[in-house]
Amino acid sequence: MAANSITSPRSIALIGPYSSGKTTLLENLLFATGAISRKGTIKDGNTVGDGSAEAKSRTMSVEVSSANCEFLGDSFNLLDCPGSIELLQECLDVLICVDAAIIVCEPDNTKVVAMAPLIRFLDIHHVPYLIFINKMDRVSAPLTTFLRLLKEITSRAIAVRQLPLIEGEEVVGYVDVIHKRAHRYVADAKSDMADVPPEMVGDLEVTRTELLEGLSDFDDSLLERLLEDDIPALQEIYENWHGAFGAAKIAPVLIGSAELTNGVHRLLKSLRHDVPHNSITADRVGGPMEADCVAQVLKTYHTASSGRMSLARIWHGSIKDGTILNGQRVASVNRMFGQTITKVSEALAGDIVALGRMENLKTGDVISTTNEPVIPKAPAVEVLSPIYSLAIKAESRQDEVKLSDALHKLGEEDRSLSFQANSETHQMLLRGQGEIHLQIAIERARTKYGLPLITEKPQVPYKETIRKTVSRIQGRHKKQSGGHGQFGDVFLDIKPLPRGGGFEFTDQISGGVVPKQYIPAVQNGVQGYCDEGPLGFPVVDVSVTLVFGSYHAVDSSEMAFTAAGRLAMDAGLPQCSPVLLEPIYVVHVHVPNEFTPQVQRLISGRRGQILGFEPRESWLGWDTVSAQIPEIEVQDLVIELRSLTKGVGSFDYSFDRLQELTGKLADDVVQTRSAQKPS
Ligand SMILES: Nc1nc2c(ncn2[C@@H]2O[C@H](COP(=O)(O)OP(=O)(O)OP(=O)(O)O)[C@@H](O)[C@H]2O)c(=O)[nH]1
Ligand SMILES: [Mg+2]
Repeated sequence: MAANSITSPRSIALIGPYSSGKTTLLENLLFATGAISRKGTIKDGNTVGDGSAEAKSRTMSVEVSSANCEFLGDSFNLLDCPGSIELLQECLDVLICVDAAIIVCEPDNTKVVAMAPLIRFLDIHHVPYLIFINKMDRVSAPLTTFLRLLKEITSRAIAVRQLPLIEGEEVVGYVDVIHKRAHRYVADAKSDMADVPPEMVGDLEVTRTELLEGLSDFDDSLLERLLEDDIPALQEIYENWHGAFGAAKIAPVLIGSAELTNGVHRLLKSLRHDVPHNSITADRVGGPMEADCVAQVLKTYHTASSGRMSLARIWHGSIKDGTILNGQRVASVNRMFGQTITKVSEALAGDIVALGRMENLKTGDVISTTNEPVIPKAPAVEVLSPIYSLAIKAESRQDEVKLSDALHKLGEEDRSLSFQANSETHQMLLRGQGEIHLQIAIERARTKYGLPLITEKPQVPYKETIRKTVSRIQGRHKKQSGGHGQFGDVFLDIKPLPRGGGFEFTDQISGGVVPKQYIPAVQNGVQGYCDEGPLGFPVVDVSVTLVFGSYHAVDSSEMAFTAAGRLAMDAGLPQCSPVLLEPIYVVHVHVPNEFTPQVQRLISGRRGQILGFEPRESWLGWDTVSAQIPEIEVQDLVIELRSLTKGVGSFDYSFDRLQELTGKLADDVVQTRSAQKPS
């Protein structure tokens, strides 16, 4: 392990679709550079990247993990990000703080679309990235279609740097498109150079011309020379390549097999030559920076051994123990290598280090020695809105107190997790990006914070209202039980209000038949009744008028009139044709347009009313389908939407209105509700 780097490292995120081989690639990059002496595997659960208990148990990455290595005197921080679309926030928070990203993907045409959200984010923030087509151990099909699909989702020029060298069905090496040489892979070592097989020469020339044309898009003089058939020298091509990569103009494509360490040396060389240094990245992000030190938090961990750790990118200056950032003293500066935390004396601009026990720092915070907002245009990542929820409670009642602390920590570690106490259904909701996301959080609560949780389906906050009017419904409360009696007597008119009308209470008492001081008590009784109407749900959109009544000089009281008001409602509401109301949401579903028809069917199948669809704003090839959908159908919409759209479909939603629900569905809701009531 490289604990103290000689120079300030460059930082690179490994991102890409789920299970494409990012963690395996990290392991092999670390092994190839000597940062580790034994290669772990996903199967054996002993990789640096997937060291946490939750990652091991799921054999998938569940949060970002970092490691560092040195290659030919240059040092790198590598950040292995989870690929699951449900853990996207983790990637986005990392991506604004790195010098470049490696998109690791499989040579599978059906999975190209899964890269679209990441590529778009990188394009918007001008983060340089290269594409590493992994799992190129065997060839099943040429990459032509794959590359065409890739071109459709990026705004950068795709620059294919390597072509596979194939023998039988095995990929045994590659041909370098720039310097036109073949390389044969050697297990865990540098590749051997060889001649380009004659049958590949044609392909190579075509790819090389495309590559040069791609580069010339950003360099007029290169374009002029190409038009005159004046092929530039290698050195010149490299310079153009380097410039275009750093300026986020090209997306180089490399190939390999992480598991076999094939292509890993070539990848390291690319990182070494092309990834921009801190001065360039800091400028892109918003320099110049005035304070002695400026940094940005990209991840918060609560570790068992060292407590709270804020993983931060240093944009400017340096950090050591005792540095005061945003008014807080840095207790320790650490390097995280998977699960291992090692203290370092100082870290310089460009580095990513974990700052110990900075209690008030949150992921995304820009911090500095001046306490001022030092990067006026610092990239901020929006926190993804929750699209899936589960109701939770502590398994043991004694753990209720632990609950809020554990939830707070879970939310700090993962910004896209949130919690909400629903005042209508009295459930505590755990909210996030999907089933897997929430399951990971629940597992983390149990294993890391010792808090077993029970989960339930969130309840829909149904309401009820009435469709008919009744007049002069009497509620008479009379009790004689020795001493003072109780007497209250009211007559109510009850009528429906238009949707959204809420609750109205008026009195038309004349001649003091209900004395003035008891009228608020009647209202209390009426309103109290409305908490739970004849169907079992809160009553809304009703107007109640107190029209008549009587009292007793000695036995009447506020309590008696409250009871009378409630009795009148109890007698009247069932006669008013009560009806269930269900919440309806306006939902905007975003999908690549090839999925638009399926999504429309999905919405209709969920009792949705389609309002229309149009191209998604500034997303080439995507549509936004707008619809009104009942809340109960929105609750697990994401699960079906993802399976229909290869994982990339997303949506946002907002409450629109309450709408009558009748028939079998309504009967079921009412029955379930009455079964839940204590008898
Ligand atoms: N054939 C082949 N399999 C590979 C290669 N690289 C990784 N795999 C396998 O692909 C699976 C996923 O590998 P991971 O390294 O966990 O992939 P990942 O991208 O980190 O996955 P997530 O972080 O969960 O998104 C594992 O079974 C690996 O053994 C490769 O180069 N060739
Ligand atoms: Mg992984």
